[in-house]
Amino acid sequence: MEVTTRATSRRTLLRSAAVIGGALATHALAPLGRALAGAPAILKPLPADQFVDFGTNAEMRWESVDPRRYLTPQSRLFVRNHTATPTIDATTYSLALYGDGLRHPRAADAPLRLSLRDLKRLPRTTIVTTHECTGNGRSFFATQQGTPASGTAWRLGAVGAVAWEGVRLRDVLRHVGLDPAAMSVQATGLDADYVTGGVDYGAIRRPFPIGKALDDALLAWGANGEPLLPDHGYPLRLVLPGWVGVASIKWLGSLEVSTTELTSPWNTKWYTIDGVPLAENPVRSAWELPWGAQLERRRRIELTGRSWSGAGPIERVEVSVDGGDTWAPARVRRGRDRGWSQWSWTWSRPEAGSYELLARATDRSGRTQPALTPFNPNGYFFDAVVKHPVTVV
Ligand SMILES: Nc1nc2c(c(=O)[nH]1)N[C@H]1C(S)=C(S)[C@@H](COP(=O)(O)O)O[C@H]1N2
Ligand SMILES: [Mo]
Repeated sequence: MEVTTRATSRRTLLRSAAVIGGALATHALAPLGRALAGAPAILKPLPADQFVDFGTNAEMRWESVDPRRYLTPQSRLFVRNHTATPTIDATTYSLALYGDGLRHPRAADAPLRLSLRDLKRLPRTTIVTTHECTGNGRSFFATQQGTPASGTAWRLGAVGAVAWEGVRLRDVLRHVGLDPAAMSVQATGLDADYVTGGVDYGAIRRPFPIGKALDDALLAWGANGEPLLPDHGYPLRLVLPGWVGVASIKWLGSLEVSTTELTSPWNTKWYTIDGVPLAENPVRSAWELPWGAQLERRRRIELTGRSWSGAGPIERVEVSVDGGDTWAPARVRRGRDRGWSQWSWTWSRPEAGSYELLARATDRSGRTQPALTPFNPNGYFFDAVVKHPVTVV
């Protein structure tokens, strides 16, 4: 309770300082349909040939992915908003740091503040990650396994590969000074409180262990050589490479560093399976094809796709067109840093007819995509081999 109240007043303060006349600008820029329906949750355009628009969320269409391009442009990247994209003024923005895990402990209402300028004076890093929502693939719990799960009905487009530019969290924590007993870090966003089922859960926030903070966590202000788009966290977001998307808090308002274990509904109520907070993403694969694609019958059909894993590089990808009775190796091109791997496969002399294309990846740690994903009510971590329908005509 206390935390929520404090968080709210802190955020209200910040908002009056940093959030500019977003509503007006938003209405002027948004497509007419969405503007009429009220202020849009997502500010960037969502062309129907590139996105499936779920309102506060939007999924990338795999058939719109350019096979020659490794990174996902921000304009094409999926969006997952619990509420709506806020408009934040980078010139008055600052990141608040507090908690008893700092060498000089700070209270939430008297935090240390670092401006973007302060952060940009520290060593800069760029890291490519596969950025993905925990619920990616959720719709297949219903359509492929007959057990619908609640939540956005993503196919496989809640994912992208992004080169994030920023400063390592460990360098920031070293800079401000860390208590050796620090154990847990909680990141909180500056977007509106999340209200669902009549309950206000407060600001969107999620804790993570100090080990991840000191390993590869990044505070990012750039993506693919450009400033973050508002929808993707401008002016600053957290990136936890390889971890569930929800851990990468956008519009980062504060970091609490604690010597005790922190929790939030986002790691106790949601984004858990059997009570265990989800961390590293599983292995998944997608074809760069429309759902139900019509392929022209030829001697050789060149097909492409991508596979990825939270654990890092993909070791191999196998393909089946006979329901998994026989598998053939795809040609895999190794990914960058922690990013996905592109692959291609030549389909020789297919007969006309209906098929399901299967792609199954294995990562460096030996994890392979199963035929079935055990059901969980919120539909997280669907990593089973997806049966992609196509017709050869
Ligand atoms: N502040 C804030 N951070 C957030 C969210 C949010 O709604 N608010 N959504 C999370 C979830 S569930 C995902 S999958 C990713 C999505 O990031 P993107 O919209 O930039 O693709 O952001 C995460 N960080
Ligand atoms: Mo997510």
